[in-house]
Amino acid sequence: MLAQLRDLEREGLEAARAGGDAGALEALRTEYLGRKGRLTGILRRLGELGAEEKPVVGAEANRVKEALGALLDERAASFASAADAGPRIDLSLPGRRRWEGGVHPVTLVIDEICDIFRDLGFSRVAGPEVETVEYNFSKLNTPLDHPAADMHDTFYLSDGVVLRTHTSPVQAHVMENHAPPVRVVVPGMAYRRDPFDASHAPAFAQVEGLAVDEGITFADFKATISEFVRRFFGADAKTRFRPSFFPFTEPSAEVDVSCRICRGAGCSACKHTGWMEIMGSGMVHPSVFTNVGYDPEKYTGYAFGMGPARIAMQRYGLPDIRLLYESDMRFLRQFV
Ligand code: 2NM
Repeated sequence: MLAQLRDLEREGLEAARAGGDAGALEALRTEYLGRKGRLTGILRRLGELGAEEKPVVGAEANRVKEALGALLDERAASFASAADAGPRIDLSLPGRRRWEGGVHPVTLVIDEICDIFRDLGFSRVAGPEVETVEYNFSKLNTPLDHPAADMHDTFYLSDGVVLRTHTSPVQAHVMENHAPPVRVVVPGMAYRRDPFDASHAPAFAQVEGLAVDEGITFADFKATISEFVRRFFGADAKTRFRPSFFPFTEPSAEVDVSCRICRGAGCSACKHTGWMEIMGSGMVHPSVFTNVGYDPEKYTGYAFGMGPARIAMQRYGLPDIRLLYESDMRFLRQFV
């Protein structure tokens, strides 16, 4: 009987190792260890043995039962965990990568502008978006009865407190806190009560600039801006200065660049003028210097302001400024 048990063990272990799936292993368990199985068949004949043999064969039967049961358990568990792993993975397929985000086209333009002015000696500074009427208008030589200060055009938060309508109040703070020479560019958001349409937004980015020192002239301004235009738009880009008006500059000028699309020949993008407006500018008004504590007899300077969203529209050929505000990933992921 001991020999029978060992044959049963050898055959059982072999069959369990070969068992190809969970069903086959369960069938083997029934065949070998079940109530009517082969091991039970052998143990039924235990009564035929003498008192000395019986415990030896009984112990051997238990050992075989445990060894075979353990192997069947282990093999069945390995099939179960393979089934839990779900569908087979095709390792030859390319991965499906999630878009990790990019830099917004307006931010790209802002950074490029500030990098060019950094190379020309300007520092990049920022300031608060909530301002007092004094810094947003009064110090900048803009009387409160000027249309720009009207409730109609400005977001008033409370009496005397506004969302800044331009970043210029930052320049006023810079001048109050630093003696000349001053050269800064100021990127940031500004707010005006404009209807949201294809060319206006109530919240918009600006980059303004300011240079103040002894002896700065309009010629310095023209040279600096012409160099900026060549670096930003390309060596063949021409710059034009047109007379304009702002309360905080005198004289004031609008800056145009030769149309990047038609190279000045005239097209629908430049309304057949050959030129695209890129900024407002001028020589800082002496009253502004007095208001921030600079001596207007000693110092002169120029200032300018541009809209990076409008410049992004020109650069990327966008028909509607609202594309820059909608966070539509189909649009944004073209820039990265
Ligand atoms: C513009 C146009 C013209 C400007 C003036 C000043 C300051 F603070 F110096 F007076 N900052 N920015 C300025 C001048 C801004 O934006 C269209």
